[in-house]
Amino acid sequence: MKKFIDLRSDTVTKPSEAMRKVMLNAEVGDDVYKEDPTANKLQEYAAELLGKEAALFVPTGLMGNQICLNVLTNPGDEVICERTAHIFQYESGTPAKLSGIQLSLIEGKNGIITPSQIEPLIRPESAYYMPRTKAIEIENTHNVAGGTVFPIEVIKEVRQLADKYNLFMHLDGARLWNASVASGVSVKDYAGYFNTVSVCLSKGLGAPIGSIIAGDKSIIDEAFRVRKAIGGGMRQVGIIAAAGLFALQNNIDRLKEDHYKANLLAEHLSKFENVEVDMASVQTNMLMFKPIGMSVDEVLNRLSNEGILAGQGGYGVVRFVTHLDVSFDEIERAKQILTKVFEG
Ligand code: TLP
Repeated sequence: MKKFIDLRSDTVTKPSEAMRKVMLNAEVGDDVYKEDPTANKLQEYAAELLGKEAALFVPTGLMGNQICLNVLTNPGDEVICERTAHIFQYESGTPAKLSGIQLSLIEGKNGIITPSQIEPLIRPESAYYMPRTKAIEIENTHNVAGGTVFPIEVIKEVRQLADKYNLFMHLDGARLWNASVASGVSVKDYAGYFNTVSVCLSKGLGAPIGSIIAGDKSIIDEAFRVRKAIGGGMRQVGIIAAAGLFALQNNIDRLKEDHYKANLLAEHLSKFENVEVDMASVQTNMLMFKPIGMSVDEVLNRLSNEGILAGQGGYGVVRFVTHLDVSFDEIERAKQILTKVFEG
């Protein structure tokens, strides 16, 4: 079978031998009784890492985000977020389906939304005929913007605004590890500004399954109930929690290598006249580019014929994501393929 260079997402990684070994040997118990020692250990480790009172293991990033939104809101409430936020674009309308809430959208720049954009959207408490604004959601790194880092100084200002209006803040930190490695700001420092945080173990960190949500104990106690209610209460979950723990202990630092690789590809692409790459947005392990004179489908087909699998970013945009299963040799080969496709 042809070996593709798979740049569709950092979700495509497969567990390494070392990771499989800890999974095989994981101590397990029934997690619905809170008796899985490995899941408990992972949750304690993650809570400590994120500087929160408690944490909860959940199967997916989507479930993590949506449980948090559910806990923070009541039906009819509104949550403010960026227009291309994952919770809006790619979570199957779950804010409406699960929580009966609506999202209020802001056009961000590089995924960043600012207090001056947010404040006018906050509904006055006296306006009983309007939905109630309950929370602000931020995505870091921001997927559709190209894996961009949300600056900590802006997060701090948004928190001040949230406090002024008594609003919660939720962080979709599916790739918070990448933001932290790129900016040098600790995940704890980022998480400190939010009531709830969702982080993924199954993206850049290379675990096969799993996300973590974290917050105050009272919030996580409630999240535990919601997780069960939507079918997320798993049993001998230590088998996969072990992979998550391994990922947190071994695979954070190496993300800088993924960032370097994305940058190599971006620099190469920026040389072609029929490709538009905004180098300023290439900050972590993602790279978005617009082909000129070729449709995205055409580019994806040609790349796949030559051995590269890529994805679609926003409209008219091709997305590459680097990860721990793409070697330096493959990056070199990818560059040659790109030259053939865009110059040949
Ligand atoms: N993102 C996936 C796709 O859904 C687009 C990807 O390949 O990038 N938040 C953010 C910011 C995400 O990028 C993702 C996954 C999620 C949440 C959801 O995580 P999962 O897939 O575990 O539910």
